[in-house]
Amino acid sequence: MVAALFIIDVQNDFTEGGALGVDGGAAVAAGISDYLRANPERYDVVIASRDWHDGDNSNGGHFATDAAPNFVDTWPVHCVAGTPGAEYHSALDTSLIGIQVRKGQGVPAYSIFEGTTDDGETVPAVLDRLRVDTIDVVGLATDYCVLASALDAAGSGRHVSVLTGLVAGVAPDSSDAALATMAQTGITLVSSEA
Ligand code: VGL
Repeated sequence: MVAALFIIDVQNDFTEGGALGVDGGAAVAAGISDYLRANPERYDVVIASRDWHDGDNSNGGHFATDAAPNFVDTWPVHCVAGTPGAEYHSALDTSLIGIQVRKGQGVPAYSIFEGTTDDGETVPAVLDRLRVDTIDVVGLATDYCVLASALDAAGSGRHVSVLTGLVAGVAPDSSDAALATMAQTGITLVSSEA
C-alpha cells in the first residue's frame, strides 16, 4: 500500500474571517496538524492544494463580478495569488506538507487534480510516479473542493476515504449531499480518524 493524504485548500479565505470563510475551518486546520503529528508514519506523501486565482479578472466567471455571488458557482473574490487570503491557515503546520499544488489560475478549479506542483507536474503524474493506491482526503470545503477532489481520486481507480472530522463545508445541506454522493461513489467516510 502506498498512501497519500490530500489536504484541500486550508487557506485563510476559507476559514473564519476570510472572504469565503466556512464555520469550523480554523478547527480543521488545527485538527489536521494534530492528526499528522499523532500519525507520523501513516502517509507516504502529504499533498496540499491551494486555490490560486488571478486578481485582475473573473477567473472564467468563478468570481461574481456583475451580480451578487450565488455561492454555488459564483463566489466572492477569494484566494487571489500572493495575498494573505491565499496563504495556508496559520494552524496548519506547513512543515508536514510534502508536495504543494496550486490551482485555479484564471479558471474555476475545484479539484486538486486540476492543479500542478511548483515543478509543473500534474497531480495524476505525481500519484502515478509514487505508485499511490490509497488516498485520504481532508480540508475545505466539503461541498465543493473536497467533493470534487475525492470524486476525481476515486475516478482514478484508487481507494479513497474522507476523514469527516477534518472537513468543513460552505452550507449544511450541500455538505450532507456531498457526503452522500461520495458514499454512493464508493468513497469510505471515516468519522474517527484516530
Ligand atoms: C471552494 C468555493 C469556491 C473550495 C473554492 O475550496 O471548496 N469553494 N472556490
